[in-house]
Amino acid sequence: MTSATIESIEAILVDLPTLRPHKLAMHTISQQTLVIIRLRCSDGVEGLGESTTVGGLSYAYESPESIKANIDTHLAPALVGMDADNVNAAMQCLDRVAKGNTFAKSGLETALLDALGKRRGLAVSELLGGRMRDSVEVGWVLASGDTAKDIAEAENRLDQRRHRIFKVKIGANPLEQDLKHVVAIKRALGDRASVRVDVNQYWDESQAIRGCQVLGDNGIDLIEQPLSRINRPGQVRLNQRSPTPIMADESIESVEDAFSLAADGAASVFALKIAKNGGPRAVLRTAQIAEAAGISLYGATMLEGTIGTLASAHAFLTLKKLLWGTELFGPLLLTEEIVTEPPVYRDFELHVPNTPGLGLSLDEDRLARFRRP
Ligand code: MUC
Ligand code: MG
Repeated sequence: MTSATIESIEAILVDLPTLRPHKLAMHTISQQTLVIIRLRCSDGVEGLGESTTVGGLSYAYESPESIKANIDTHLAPALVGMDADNVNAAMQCLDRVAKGNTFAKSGLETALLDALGKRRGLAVSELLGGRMRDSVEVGWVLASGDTAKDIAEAENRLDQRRHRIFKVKIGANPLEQDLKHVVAIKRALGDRASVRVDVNQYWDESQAIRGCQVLGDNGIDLIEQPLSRINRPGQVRLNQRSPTPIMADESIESVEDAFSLAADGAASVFALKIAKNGGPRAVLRTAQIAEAAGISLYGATMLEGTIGTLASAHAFLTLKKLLWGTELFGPLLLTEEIVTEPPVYRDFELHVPNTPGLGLSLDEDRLARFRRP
């Protein structure tokens, strides 16, 4: 029974300022571009989604501009006229129309789920099978590039009971300089915090062997994507010899990547990102592969605003175990908001209301102010 059809889909580029420059190995973010999806249905319900990436084209194969162009030209026309309630049929149609393009697909799947949830009076987490928790722990990423500033930032977040998990972005500097930076942060924070690193693929195997040993010896809890996603044999060897668990991030660009990483034994933790799997339902397929393979989970981000962050959170609420917590801090890095219900961060966690859909609506004035002309 069809209760509504998809009438139109709009992809909107929104440029928002960040609290401070956010330095990743390959790119410094000083403003973040969100790709916001508005999916309008024949019954007047509007679903919201987000297809955001980081660093233009420097992180992934999709840029904000290509995501918008591909939605406008290929994906939206394929969906218009379809049953708005049948998320399976819509997503299978998109998989026929487009190879890859998981960022674009993730925003569209989110918008379909949001519309369905609003229509049925169910939260997205309920549509995904039901929640195991109402909140998730949220870590912060230290990426000012300066040791003293990073320590002061972490101390401030600890005092506010905002974060007690810190991921340090490294990889751009000489190895010994990066190691000194991380070890100094861990020494300052001690047992009050979990300190982890993200190398964003910048080490070769010789650097990774030394880097993982030193970080392990100095109390670092987790090492994210030290090697190139292409170097699968290296990842397998490093996963066997590193004293600290290795987490796959860039190595997972699809559910199928997750399967082959698990089969090869290339990581012991998976970073879950809705954008890199093709949506909140797709990311749960990767989580199920990990669960079956005994790989533990971390709820990761592409530095989305509130819509993408809440979409991720709704998926992560349904997981049996989320051993490594999450980094759903995107809205806290942005200094402006475009929805009328800012997310609730309290006592180290993001609290997710059990309201229909994502529980969000756009602030039209703020959207008009920040959308790209
Ligand atoms: C990444 O590699 O994890 C997510 C958080 C952050 O600071 O950068 C992104 C991308
Ligand atoms: Mg990463």
